[in-house]
Amino acid sequence: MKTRRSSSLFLAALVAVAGLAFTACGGGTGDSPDTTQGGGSTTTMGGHANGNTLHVIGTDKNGADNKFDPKELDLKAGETYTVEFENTGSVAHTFTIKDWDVDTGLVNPGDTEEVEFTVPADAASKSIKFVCIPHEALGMVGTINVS
Ligand SMILES: [Cu+2]
Repeated sequence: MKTRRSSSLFLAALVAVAGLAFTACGGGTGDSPDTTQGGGSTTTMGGHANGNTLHVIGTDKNGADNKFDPKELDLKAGETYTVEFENTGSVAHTFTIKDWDVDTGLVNPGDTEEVEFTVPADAASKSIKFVCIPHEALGMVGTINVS
């Protein structure tokens, strides 16, 4: 039947999306999602408790035109951030802040890696560079504006 077929397709799509969301959040660096505990936590899905999660994409066109999106981040000194770095390109990229020893390592096409870091208090009003290590010389760089 027509309606039945389309609703099961819709369900399959939902399951696929839920699975993707789990994968994207599940590969992190040891934050444990407490989904069953209700006590004193405002945590929602995936264990990202604060609003300081940034999504940055690394991409390229068939290995050329390597870039970050966005290429500017506005951060606050003393705050802790999680960057979800998603590689939508066709070659491996990194999200690396050399000044602060932040590095995802090589992230393969289609993968997402998270890094958490705290902006140093003495970085206020500075501009800090983030790069993709393999493609820094090709201009795959971005700027963090610290306030
Ligand atoms: Cu790159």
